Amino acid sequence: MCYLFPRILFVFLCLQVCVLTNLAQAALIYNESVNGELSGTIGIPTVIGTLDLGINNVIGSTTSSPLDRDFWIITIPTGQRLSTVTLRSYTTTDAAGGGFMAVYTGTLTTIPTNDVAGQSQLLGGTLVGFAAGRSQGDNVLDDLGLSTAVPNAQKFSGPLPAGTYTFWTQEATGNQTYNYEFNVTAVPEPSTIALVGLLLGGLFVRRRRARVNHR
Ligand SMILES: [Ca+2]
Ligand SMILES: [Ca+2]
Repeated sequence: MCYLFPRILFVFLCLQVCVLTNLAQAALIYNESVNGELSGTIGIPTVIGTLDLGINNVIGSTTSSPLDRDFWIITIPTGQRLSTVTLRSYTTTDAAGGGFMAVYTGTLTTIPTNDVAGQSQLLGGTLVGFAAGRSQGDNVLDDLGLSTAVPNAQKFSGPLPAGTYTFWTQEATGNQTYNYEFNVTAVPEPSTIALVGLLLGGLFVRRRRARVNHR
């Protein structure tokens, strides 16, 4: 009987790994070259919709002349969260820096002015593509939340919870191309955490009993 418990635990953990592996393969992609130009109007962002569990790519480009900003709305469903936003690929013609990226909720009808009131309408914003931690291959969600470029934004840390968010990117003095990977993960169920805890606790008790009985 005491050998049965570790086997049940092993099978359970294998099933969890299988589920997570399958989820990681899910993908939703919005590519401007395939799906059309993302909206350049802050009041009418392109609605990409509800993201899949796993990696979701948004691929596009902006120009400073003529001015092309990109705005898009994504939804993270209940029970899931936006864990990371990785800048998978990036190019810019701006030798001095990178593009601007911001996230906000609700509706903005005009570009916020760069003052306290304007900045506070954003959850966060940052410059990407040229500094450590927010360049090609890096997660930029933490930088968005810390608001290094938008000090008076609302700020956040860690994953963004379920909800609807608008993203805004532009390059003020050049042209940029980008591929953002939005990684959506399931929020661990309390019941799952409790079950793993119970299994591990049971395993520990049984091992102790087995040791005592063998003395
Ligand atoms: Ca564009
Ligand atoms: Ca980062």
